Amino acid sequence: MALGLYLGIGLTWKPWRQPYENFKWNKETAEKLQNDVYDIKPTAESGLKKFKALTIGMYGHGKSSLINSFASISVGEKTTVCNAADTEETVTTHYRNFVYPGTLGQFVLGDISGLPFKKDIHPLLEDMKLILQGHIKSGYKFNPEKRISSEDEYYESTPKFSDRIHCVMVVVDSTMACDLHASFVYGVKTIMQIIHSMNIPVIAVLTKTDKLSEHVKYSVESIFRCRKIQQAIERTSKQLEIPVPKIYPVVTFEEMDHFTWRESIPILIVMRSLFLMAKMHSHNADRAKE
Ligand SMILES: Nc1nc2c(ncn2[C@@H]2O[C@H](COP(=O)(O)OP(=O)(O)O)[C@@H](O)[C@H]2O)c(=O)[nH]1
Ligand SMILES: [Mg+2]
Repeated sequence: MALGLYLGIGLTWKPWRQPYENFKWNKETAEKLQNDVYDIKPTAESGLKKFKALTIGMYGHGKSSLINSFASISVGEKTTVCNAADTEETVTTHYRNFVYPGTLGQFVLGDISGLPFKKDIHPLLEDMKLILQGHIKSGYKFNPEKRISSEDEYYESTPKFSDRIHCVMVVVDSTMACDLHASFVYGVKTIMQIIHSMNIPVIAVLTKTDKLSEHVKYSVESIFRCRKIQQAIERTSKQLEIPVPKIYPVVTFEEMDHFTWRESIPILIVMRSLFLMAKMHSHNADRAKE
């Protein structure tokens, strides 16, 4: 074992984040979090059967891996609902919804894959606004040159509240967090203006923290004590203007053969926060006016 790892160099004495009071990294916590997540159901007032979350982020930052990790938690073993590591060249930008089998049937996750943040994304931003409003159906392929037309088979002219997005998750590769691509920062900030105007809650998730920190690679329990991760969160917060407590570090299950309660804790913390916010948003949203 490397000396730095053995001596705990780069770790804070006390965790810099306490997900909740008296948080302990044990099986009971994982079970409690899991039960909490399963119990988050739409309220009767919202009229919803399922919450819809949207994942946004640059190619390769771990969106598909995170969606797969949620699905794995839902079925209790490692599974795949969308392919991770598609190559950038072969991927067209498209929007897809994933409905989970297993215990998390009340959640739908939307993924916009291949979003070319490096290029001019203005026409895409207009389409993204329509996704947030529920005007675009799953399976739509973006045309970078022009917006969707109301004649398109993937256009929903009269979206219901259940078609809309109830919460958004911005996915950022933690190893890139200190120097995010300028057009990605610009794109996210522009999308966030739309998201804020619609009052949709947003969180950010930092993936690949095992690549950023050898402590986390060795044991995921170091995640809330690692200074590098704390710094990556602070940098992301500054650049994307998302508050620090709304940025969550994880290691997705993508590169693991299997996962246990230990590895599932950070993912469950994300799910709990995201879905609770979706519940509050859908309960309070003015469905008649919007
Ligand atoms: N080490 C590590 N690799 C990851 C993690 N999350 C994703 N990856 C890898 O990063 C690559 C891109 O992930 P993907 O989910 O396809 O990104 P997307 O393009 O945003 O959907 C894949 O090779 C994944 O296996 C993580 O938490 N740790
Ligand atoms: Mg993907």
